Amino acid sequence: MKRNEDSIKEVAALLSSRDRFVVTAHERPDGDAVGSILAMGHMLKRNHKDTVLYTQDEVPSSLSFLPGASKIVHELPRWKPGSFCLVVLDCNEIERIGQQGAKALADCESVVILDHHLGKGFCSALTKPCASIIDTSACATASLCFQVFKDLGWPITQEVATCIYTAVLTDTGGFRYSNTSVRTFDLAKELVEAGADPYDIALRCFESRPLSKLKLLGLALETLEVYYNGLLSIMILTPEMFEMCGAMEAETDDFVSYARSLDTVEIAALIKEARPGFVSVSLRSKRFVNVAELASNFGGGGHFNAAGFRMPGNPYEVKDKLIELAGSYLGKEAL
Ligand SMILES: [Mn+2]
Repeated sequence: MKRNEDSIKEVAALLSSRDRFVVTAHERPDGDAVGSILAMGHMLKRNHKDTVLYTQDEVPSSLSFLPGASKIVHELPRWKPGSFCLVVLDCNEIERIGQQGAKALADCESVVILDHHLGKGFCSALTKPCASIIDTSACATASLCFQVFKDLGWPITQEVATCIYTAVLTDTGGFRYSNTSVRTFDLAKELVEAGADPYDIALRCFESRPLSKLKLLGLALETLEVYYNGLLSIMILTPEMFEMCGAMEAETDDFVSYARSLDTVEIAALIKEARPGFVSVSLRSKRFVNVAELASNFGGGGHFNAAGFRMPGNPYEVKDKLIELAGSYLGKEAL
């Protein structure tokens, strides 16, 4: 395996030698995806590079405070094939970008991948220049962006610091999850010194919920059930519940943390049918269960303690399968 410093150099070399970029991340972008895209976008534009920021889906309204958030577009530029570098952030499978991912990959001249999810990336499958850093020990993809900017000697502005701090704060659940390390706090210190405002960002990320969201959370909590002596907890959301509250799917991003917060829990799941016949599931664990592996049984993936999957079906069928499979991951503890 390549050492991280070598990968950083390769990524830095690609970014500095190209003039045109499409910067993107996974569909239904979260704080790390949006923060990373914007940080990268600000930096490339400051360095006079022609840059388009693209996500398949809308930026959640809770992240619209981030500088430049309104500049993210949801259509790829009509650039000549072979004329731009594709920067893929916070995911390492091209499918995760969404329906335009394959086209963007086919049309680009070169690729940069920065990510911290489990996986190998797709550089080896390409015949075009590609550089990647896939570091599962990184607290957030934005921290990898930060390392690359440092290597390039690009000074961290207040707006870039705000984007990266937001990414780190949200991806670590407010410096609480297992991806939080001394490096995370070192990074946070540098970002605050560069002008990120911890109180303001925390208010906007964690204490700016619309009423529709709290109402929907109430309904989700009503459905909370536990299995295996409380080791597994499951919540369900149906299209009717969304309609009743006037809430959007993006507003449910942190609901699963309530299921995880139960004292007895090892695995927590939120099973969401946001549109009829299609289910998306968020999984969390506290200590010993690798939920990325559990999710892979359903075609999903993620991190050791945080993962998910999406599939056609109804939430109650998926729930039954999940309960059955979770038992084998809980092992003796579940008996
Ligand atoms: Mn992330």
